[in-house]
Amino acid sequence: MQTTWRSTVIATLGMLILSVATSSAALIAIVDDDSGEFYFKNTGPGSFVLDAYAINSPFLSLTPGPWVSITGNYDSAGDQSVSSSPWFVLSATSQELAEAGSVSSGLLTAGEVVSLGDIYNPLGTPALTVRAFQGIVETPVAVSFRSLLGDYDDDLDVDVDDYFVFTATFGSTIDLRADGNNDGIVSAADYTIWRDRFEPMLGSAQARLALALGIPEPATAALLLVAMATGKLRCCRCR
Ligand SMILES: [Ca+2]
Ligand SMILES: [Ca+2]
Ligand SMILES: [Ca+2]
Repeated sequence: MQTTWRSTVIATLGMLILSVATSSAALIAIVDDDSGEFYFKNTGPGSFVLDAYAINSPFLSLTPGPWVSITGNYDSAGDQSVSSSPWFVLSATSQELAEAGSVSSGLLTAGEVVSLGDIYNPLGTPALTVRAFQGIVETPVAVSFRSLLGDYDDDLDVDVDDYFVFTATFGSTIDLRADGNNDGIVSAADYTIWRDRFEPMLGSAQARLALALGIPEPATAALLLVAMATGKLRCCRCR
């Protein structure tokens, strides 16, 4: 009987530890180098419960003014009403931004991204400590600083998927998802922005897939695009 009880407790603890470990690894933080926008992203296959978090900067690089806190901005209770958010701000200084909710009041579904606004001074030292809390369990959150110019599909990385958005919208003045330089048209200049920030580690496997599918390498694609643009001009002149 005692053995059974112990086995049950050990098994339950094991499941809890596994559960916490699995979910803790899923939440990451990404900071846009250019704008200072801060994002939480749930990279796991399941939902991530977020009860509280704290962002600390030893170099006072946080800017509380544009902070889009969960408190008063997000429907963390899931009742479609932001005003009844059970979250509250714990700290709002250039050294620490922190807020908390009641237990299980925050939830990020699989793949979900939450922006907390431009809370980081891009001219500051890229060093932030981020901690997430699930109940009383504290979890360090890995922070990645990166340029998100060229992230045309808004998934917080610059890889070959963004290139596909660029090719699909090339020449458009209406669908401006790939208008990286904000000049109102998707052109070769926006390709250059993507190419300069293309993350080979993210794109390598996908690039191989692209090659397998017969999609041109970026350099070749650029030449093709220039050729396409030139061809269009010639057509226009012929008419
Ligand atoms: Ca992307
Ligand atoms: Ca991507
Ligand atoms: Ca453009």
